[in-house]
Amino acid sequence: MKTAGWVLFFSIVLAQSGWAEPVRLDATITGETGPLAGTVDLNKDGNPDRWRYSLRDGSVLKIERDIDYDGVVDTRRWTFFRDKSQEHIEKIVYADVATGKVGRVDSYDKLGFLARIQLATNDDELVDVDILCHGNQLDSAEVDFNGDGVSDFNLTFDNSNFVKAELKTSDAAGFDLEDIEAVKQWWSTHYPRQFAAAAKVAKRFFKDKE
Ligand SMILES: [Ca+2]
Ligand SMILES: [Ca+2]
Ligand SMILES: [Ca+2]
Repeated sequence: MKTAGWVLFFSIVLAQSGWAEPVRLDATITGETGPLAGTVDLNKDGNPDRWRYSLRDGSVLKIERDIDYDGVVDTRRWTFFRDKSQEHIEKIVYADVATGKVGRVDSYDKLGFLARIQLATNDDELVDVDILCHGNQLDSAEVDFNGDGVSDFNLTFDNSNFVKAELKTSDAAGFDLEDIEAVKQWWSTHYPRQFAAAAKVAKRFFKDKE
């Protein structure tokens, strides 16, 4: 292959991978209010624990949950629908109740399957973990350690089975990048908060494997 061919090849590869610059999660919805559409008392103690608000003429639902039944909201999320019939989810946006910051966006494909999970684990609403999936199978995760929008750590899966990791930083390896336990050990030691957030959302992909 001639030089021009290689340049073109690498240009295409670069265009398809990673982020060109830090991706900011869309937090515009967090300031919106709408009418209370319903409450649920899950533990039957007479006090509601789940509140549903209708936003944007019903195309968005805000859901608040009091998980531990102490009267204080613990989780807050917004479900965006593709249409007002609320049949097809487009995305779900999650905010940290304590900070008010958006920390996660789940995107769905047109058939209604989860296709992508983007996490901002540093309370800055900038994506640092970008997970791609199809059906309920994990395909890949791109991880940005230093917030520059360029991935430093890539994990590849084949139908949720771990294949390999690629570490692109200088604080490189010294461990087997094809050994999932070694990879988890390294990530959790160096970036514990980010690892914990990613492991929590990735659990769903490994349910039937444990
Ligand atoms: Ca209750
Ligand atoms: Ca609570
Ligand atoms: Ca980076």
